[in-house]
Amino acid sequence: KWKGEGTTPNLESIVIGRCYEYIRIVNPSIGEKNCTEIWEAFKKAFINKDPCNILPSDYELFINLALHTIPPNKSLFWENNHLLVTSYSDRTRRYMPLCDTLIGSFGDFLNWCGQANDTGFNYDSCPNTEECENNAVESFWKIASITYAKQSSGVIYVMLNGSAIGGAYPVKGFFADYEVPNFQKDRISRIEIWVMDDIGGPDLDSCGRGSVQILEERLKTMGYDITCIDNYKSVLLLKCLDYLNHSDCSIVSSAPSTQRGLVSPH
Ligand code: ENP
Repeated sequence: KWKGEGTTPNLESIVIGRCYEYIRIVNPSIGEKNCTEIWEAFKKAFINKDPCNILPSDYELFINLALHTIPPNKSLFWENNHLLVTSYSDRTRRYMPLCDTLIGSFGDFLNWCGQANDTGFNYDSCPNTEECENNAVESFWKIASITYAKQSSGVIYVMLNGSAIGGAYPVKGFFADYEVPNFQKDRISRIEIWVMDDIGGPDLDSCGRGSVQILEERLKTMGYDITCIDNYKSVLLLKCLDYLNHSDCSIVSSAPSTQRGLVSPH
């Protein structure tokens, strides 16, 4: 019936498993949480309801139960870099993007919706954003983004994609609409933007240019101290793992290799 993908099979097992893994292994410092209770609150937001009439506020109880602090200097915001952010953050070890918080782990890579007058999930299809903005997934990420931005402090990092067709900084998107407006100015020391181009991809946007310039100006007007770095080396090294000999990766291939057996001794 709907154009979007249906609920991810085994959603309950995945999410409750992720929750216990998060509190026991990934980030035990957040203390004791009741994962079954959090799951029930998550479900209550959208089960037995019109799937096009789910509001961010429907997740309030879930958010309150799953909330934990974000350490200063660990927040990582992004657009168009989902898999790169997932690898780079290293499940909170390096950074703590929203998908590496307990709240985010309830939604990352998953899909879900219910239906009116039915206490189950719809595994066949779910409304996408074009069909209705007030769908279960969109409203979840809205309140999750708002909560995450409000809690972020210290140095704020932002990873953008300089090869993205719609611009590195989409002027309509979660970052622009729900995160930037909810930053707590007095708790933020500065904002550092990284504009990463795809290896071998076009350099469409960069610091001081195009949509990145729009973001820099917006943040400056708001009174923030901004640093912008094109192809930040640490992230570039990670991107270059799969492109060792590409000219965009001379950063890694210029170092003399000590690998043996590749060059014939004759
Ligand atoms: P996309 O369109 O590149 O990637 C969407 C994918 O990332 C989906 O698989 C989604 O999970 C997952 N995801 C992880 N965190 C978020 C998220 N936080 N979010 C929406 N999807 C998320 O990403 P977007 O839509 O541009 O969102 C990027 C935003 O995430 C940025 O504002 C960044 O700062 C923020 P699912 O459940 O849809 O399968 C907020 C919105 O953290």
